[in-house]
Amino acid sequence: MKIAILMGSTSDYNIMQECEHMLEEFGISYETKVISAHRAPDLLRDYIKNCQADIFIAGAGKAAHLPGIIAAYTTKPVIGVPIEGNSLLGVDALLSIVQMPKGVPVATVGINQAANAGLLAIQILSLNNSDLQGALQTYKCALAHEVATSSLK
Ligand code: RP5
Repeated sequence: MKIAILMGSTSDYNIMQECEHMLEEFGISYETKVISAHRAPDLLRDYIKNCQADIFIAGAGKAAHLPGIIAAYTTKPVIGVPIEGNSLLGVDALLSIVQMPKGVPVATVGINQAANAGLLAIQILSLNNSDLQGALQTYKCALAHEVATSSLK
């Protein structure tokens, strides 16, 4: 299992499954867990300490401390996904995740951009994997082709 996907609540899964889909497209193994940093902090610490994944991807909304707490417990890369909530449109989560203090980075993607979190993780893994580099090139070519062939009609 290469990637650990975590989220603060089952209510985040609608967005975070886009990350799963991206990893599946590239054949990357992952496991998905719902562990709230606020509601189950001891469980979260134990999971992080025992997790064999190379990269953590964490999605959370509101006062979104999950990615930052993961980054506090691990030296592995952590990618954060701010999830849009009801009241502040995800800006609360975005600022909570992106404004980490010096020494404890979280690579933060845009609000609800869980697919990009998956893609960034794949790009990190590709540094030591030429097959993945080729698959990413193909993906980029498909994006360019889509733009080139699109029209408003
Ligand atoms: C956060 O609070 C979760 O990541 C979720 O986005 C938000 C609301 O959680 P629920 O009240 O829906 O469980 O910790």
